[in-house]
Amino acid sequence: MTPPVSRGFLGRRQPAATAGRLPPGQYETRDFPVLSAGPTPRTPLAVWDFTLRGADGRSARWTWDEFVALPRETITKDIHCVTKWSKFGTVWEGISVDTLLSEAAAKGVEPSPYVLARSDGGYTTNLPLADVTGGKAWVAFMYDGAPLAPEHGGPARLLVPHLYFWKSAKWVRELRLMESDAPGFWESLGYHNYGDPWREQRYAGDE
Ligand SMILES: Nc1nc2c(c(=O)[nH]1)N[C@H]1C(S)=C(S)[C@@H](COP(=O)(O)O)O[C@H]1N2
Ligand SMILES: [Mo]
Repeated sequence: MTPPVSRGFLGRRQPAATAGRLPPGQYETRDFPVLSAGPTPRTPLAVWDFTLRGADGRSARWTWDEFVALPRETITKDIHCVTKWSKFGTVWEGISVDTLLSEAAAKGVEPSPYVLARSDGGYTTNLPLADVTGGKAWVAFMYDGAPLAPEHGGPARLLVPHLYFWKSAKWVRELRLMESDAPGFWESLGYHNYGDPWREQRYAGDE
């Protein structure tokens, strides 16, 4: 005989469904908190552009219409904020950094070992190129089937879900390739340079 499935039973199954998905020190939230270090910039799409700049200064640039016409991907990922919330199964649409790099290669933009993401409002964050290539990072402009809300980084934000969410720069406008690493906004204020949630790399000095 099949036992009846009660709400309570389904509720208690939830931890099993998400077992192994919560990095150390994190808790799950169903909300989508907003964390911004400053005011929300509002850049009209008519003037929005995106630049991928090589270390030698050569660059590729896309207008909004050109950008959203690039081959897009749907991405479903768990995200982890250093303030300890994690949100499971977030669904985005955007352009992979792999696609941007291969399009930019046609304009003579060559890879360099590090990247600095720059946003409207002045926010920056630094990443190794290896962490934004190989299907690990996107510039996302849709969330949950709708245009990305301004407070969550719209028109477009970087999405690097395998690192703490401060690496996912909201309102991103440029990826700058660099020969040497340079700390971004939070990285220069005492946060960890790399920020792997599974190794709990929250602050500078954490292993
Ligand atoms: N431009 C910009 N990007 C940013 C931030 C910011 O303050 N400015 N905050 C970061 C931090 S600390 C987190 S946790 C996430 C929060 O994204 P959310 O507001 O969509 O939840 O954005 C990251 N990207
Ligand atoms: Mo954060």
